[in-house]
Amino acid sequence: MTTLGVLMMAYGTPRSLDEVEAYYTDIRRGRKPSPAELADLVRRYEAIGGVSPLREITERQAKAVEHVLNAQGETAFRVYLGMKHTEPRIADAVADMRRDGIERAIALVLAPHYSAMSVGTYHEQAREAARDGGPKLYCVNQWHLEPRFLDALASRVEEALRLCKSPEQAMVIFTAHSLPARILDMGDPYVDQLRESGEAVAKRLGLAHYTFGWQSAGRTQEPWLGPDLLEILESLAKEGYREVVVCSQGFVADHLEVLYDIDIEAKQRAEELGLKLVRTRQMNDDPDFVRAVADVIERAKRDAGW
Ligand code: FEC
Repeated sequence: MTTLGVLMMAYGTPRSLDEVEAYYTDIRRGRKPSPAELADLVRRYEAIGGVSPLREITERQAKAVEHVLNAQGETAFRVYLGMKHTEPRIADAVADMRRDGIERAIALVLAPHYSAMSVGTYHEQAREAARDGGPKLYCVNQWHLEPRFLDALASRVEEALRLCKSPEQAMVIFTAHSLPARILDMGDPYVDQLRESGEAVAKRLGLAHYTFGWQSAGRTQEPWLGPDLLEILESLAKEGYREVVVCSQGFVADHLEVLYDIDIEAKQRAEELGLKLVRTRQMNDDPDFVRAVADVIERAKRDAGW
């Protein structure tokens, strides 16, 4: 039986506070952060315990998906992890596949919605690395409407609503990582896709109150997509809401942008405004999510005709 590769790609995170500067420089495409910017990022990592659990969770996700795929029996799958901003890099994973004689691989980013500025750049790196000598790649651009992924989101929103005193009065806010607003002029599908998956979850649950917002905007001069989660909390408090559920649907793991930006920063703002904020549980390596990702890969295999 030949083995089909899966190039699973994720953001990556520093292993320790000593690595934060190099990581931040990589995110900024080689431009070092100023001492103040670096200190601010170190402070946020310290606030979540010094390191982000992202690396460990990504590794668990990859192992669990490989296990589920191989339990089907028909095809042997081998998952290779490649990170955008830390080791092992996407190019390292592609080189490992080549070394292992993998001829075909499905490339998937652990981010469900497509933007040329996010998922698109992972695929560019993967294609570049595979250009000379392969493997042949089938790139999955988006998987935000995968039925089991929507089920997993819906069950987490339902669970969070159960923690509210008046679930039918609570506002559900679907968030995702903000991006520079210029993506709107590029005809990028990111904003529409976030609405599509949020609407699908709202429909599944018959939600009466839901809205969309952006979080974790970069600290750059140019305008980013808004409204920001913190602004939405202010408007909702003014409108008389008392409870909100934040569903960070663009992220599939616990990491800095969830554990700091929502659990510390947004919760503190909500408290000042007299709002109760409940965040939905992240997907991590929960079996329902792992099954959904395996479905995405199996679908991609069929679409590729492999
Ligand atoms: O837990 C961790 O250690 C890592 C958490 C983390 C994830 C993540 C995901 C995305 N980002 C996306 C876009 C941008 C753009 C910039 C940017 C900057 C940062 C910084 C940190 C950071 N991001 Fe990130 N991102 C995570 C962490 N990100 C830290 C730098 C300091 C800061 O601004 O907070 C701006 C780049 C620039 O300055 O030029 C753009 C997108 C995602 C979701 C998709 C994906 O996972 O790839 C989009 C997780």
